[in-house]
Amino acid sequence: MRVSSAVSLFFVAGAVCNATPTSYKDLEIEIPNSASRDLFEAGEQLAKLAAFAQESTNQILAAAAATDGNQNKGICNINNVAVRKEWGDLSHKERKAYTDAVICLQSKKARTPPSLVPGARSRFDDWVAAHINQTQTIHYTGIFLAWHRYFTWEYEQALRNECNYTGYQPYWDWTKTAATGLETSPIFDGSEFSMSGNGEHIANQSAYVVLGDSNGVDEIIAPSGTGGGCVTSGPFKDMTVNLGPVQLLLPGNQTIANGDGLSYNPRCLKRDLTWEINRRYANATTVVDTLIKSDINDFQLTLQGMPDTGELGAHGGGHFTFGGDAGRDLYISPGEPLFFLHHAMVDRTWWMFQSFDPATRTGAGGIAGTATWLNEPASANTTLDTELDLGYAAGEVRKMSELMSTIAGPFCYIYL
Ligand SMILES: [Cu+2]
Repeated sequence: MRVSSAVSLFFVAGAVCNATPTSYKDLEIEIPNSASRDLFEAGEQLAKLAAFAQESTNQILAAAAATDGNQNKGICNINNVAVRKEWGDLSHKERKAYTDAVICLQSKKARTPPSLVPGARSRFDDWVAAHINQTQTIHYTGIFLAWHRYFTWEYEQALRNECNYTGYQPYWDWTKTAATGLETSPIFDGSEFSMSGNGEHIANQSAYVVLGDSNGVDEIIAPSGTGGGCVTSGPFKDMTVNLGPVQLLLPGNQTIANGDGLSYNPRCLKRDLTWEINRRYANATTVVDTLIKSDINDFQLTLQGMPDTGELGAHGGGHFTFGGDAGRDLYISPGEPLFFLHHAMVDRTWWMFQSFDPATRTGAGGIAGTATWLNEPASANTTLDTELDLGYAAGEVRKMSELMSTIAGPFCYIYL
């Protein structure tokens, strides 16, 4: 599939308008000094940054096709690259094909041994189980971005290889719903072509504390949303959440757990759509502000919420926008199918950030952090040789070096 290039609007200078690939160096990007506080203007800043990411990646892929000479050899190039799109840009048929494939995955048998995770019943649960088992080492560590990139990609592969899905992983552009609202958006409108709608309305839900971590990070108070109960519409209205909870945050500062969360505990999927959180933490301004950070450490901390700043970051903001169960439990969060649309957007944001300086940011200079949550207790730095695995979900053990670029190693995809 070829990537469209509506990009020449932004990049004059003749570098991108012709069919002949020019070198990446001919493209210049102006990184804004600051994100506009005006959401419309910030949206325009973001559109330019996204257009740059597309065009610069296209050029690398076009050059790969030109030097390869044989497009069937399997090298990632402009002719074979997968294009991940925003949910609202998919046709009704494509949306239905995606949710059908997710429901298919939920109907297939788990591969995780019952001795390890007795409650894992479906192939979908394999992803939840892998995330529970590694939660402490894949957030606020050096592998956060790469692990979730690999995790989302293997999920996409499972949908394609095990459930006959022929599309790619869609993403949820938080900045769109921050502007339009949630309940009428194509993702959340509850129609058969959505990802299902809100949970049943529960009146007078109080605010809740988004817990800091055990290392003493300041707490953030989050408002509750307009749902709170079981999802009643759309493709996932009959879905069962099997695992957890492990650390489910509830209104009124309660946290509930079902032991270690690994036993069988079937219950409905709940949501609590909270536009206030979307607008506050995952809007065009916060995303541009994240993208213009000068190094990976700043970038990933801003995205995840810099501890003690009162910020959730767009990553946290996205999770708490849909809320509910599994959504409001860090450990079992992939038990909510929206997780993968959300993490595709996290990955898209990283891909954009990498595209501004690919040589540095897809190499060793694009890694920051250690093996432990906020480096507590202190541990070894993550490097290109650090190994990642996804447990029984899928995939082989991979090194960081294989997971840094979306168009190298096992990956061959871009975002539109
Ligand atoms: Cu995670």
